[in-house]
Amino acid sequence: MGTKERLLSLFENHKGIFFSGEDIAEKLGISRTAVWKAVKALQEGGYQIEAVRNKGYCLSVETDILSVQGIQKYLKEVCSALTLTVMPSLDSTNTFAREKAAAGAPDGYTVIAGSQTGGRGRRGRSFYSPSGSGVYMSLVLRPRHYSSAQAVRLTTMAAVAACEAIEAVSGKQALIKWVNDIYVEGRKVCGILTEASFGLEDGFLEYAVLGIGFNVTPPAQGFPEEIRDIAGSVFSRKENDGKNRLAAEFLNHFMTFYCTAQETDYIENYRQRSLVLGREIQVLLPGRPKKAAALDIDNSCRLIVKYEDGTTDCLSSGEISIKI
Ligand code: BT5
Repeated sequence: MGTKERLLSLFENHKGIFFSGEDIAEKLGISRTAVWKAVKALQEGGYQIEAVRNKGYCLSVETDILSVQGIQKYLKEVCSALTLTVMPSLDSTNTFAREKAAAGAPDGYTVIAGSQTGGRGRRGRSFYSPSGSGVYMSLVLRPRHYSSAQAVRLTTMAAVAACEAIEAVSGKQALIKWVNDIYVEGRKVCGILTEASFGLEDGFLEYAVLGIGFNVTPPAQGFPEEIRDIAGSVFSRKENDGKNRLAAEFLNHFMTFYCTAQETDYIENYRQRSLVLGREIQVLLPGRPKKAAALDIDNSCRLIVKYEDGTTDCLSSGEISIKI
């Protein structure tokens, strides 16, 4: 870690507390001039650092810039195997992580961006990822001996972990629209995109890239017209440390499931958070939506539906629509 990163770590762990230049110099084993230079570099990076004569330097509690140091302070032991990279902006964290995975990035390699210029949803759709108001993250996962059916579990775990993280930081109830959208107060605040690569010979998962995007606060310019009626954010206004905390809480909850949970632990949780169970939905079959009742979600996370003609179906992907 360089001087700037070590100073950021000190500040992030003691937000709102003043340290004299001398104190910092001693703690980091550097000169006063080096302290001053590192403070300046952080300020240039957008950090609000107050400098007060006779008191020293202090990182404002209002600063909420995504950083490894800002996230790490909230991470639990279960995340110790993660390697975190934080970038101000990327085309798509999933594309970036897939390239890393193909080049051999290990299980737990995680990339987080403050914005995306080409954020992706499923089936070629886009995910609006402006700067300053969201968290866009992808994890490379290499669980052993996962079949394609089992790979769905990763999305399920992530959906439950996202809800738990949102509730932990905001106190608001978060619900899941099968299979991968998270809603708060009737609006989509988070989407998940899992992409996987399977071995040709054994059919087992080689790696998965789990991508998740959160709208943490309302975007500065508002949401674009086409999603204004469906998109929302976890917090209704700027929240101290909201982005770093939410990113860390998601990782804490997800890694707890990934490392330790039995299937039943999160599938039941997933069912209880379902926005669709017991409701009338439209199954969007190619070219012809079909009315159905959503009956259940099975242990493989398939949606069991009953059509108006009395026949039932077991949907493992596909699309549904529901009035929320
Ligand atoms: C998703 O797809 O919702 C999955 C989104 C995954 C985004 C993450 S961010 C990190 C990683 N890197 C990536 O490039 N992607 C992943 P889907 O269920 O297909 O929903 C897409 C639809 O959601 C769009 O067609 C819009 O209607 C709507 N939408 C787009 N941006 C949104 C936003 N910011 N908030 C809420 N809804 C949005």
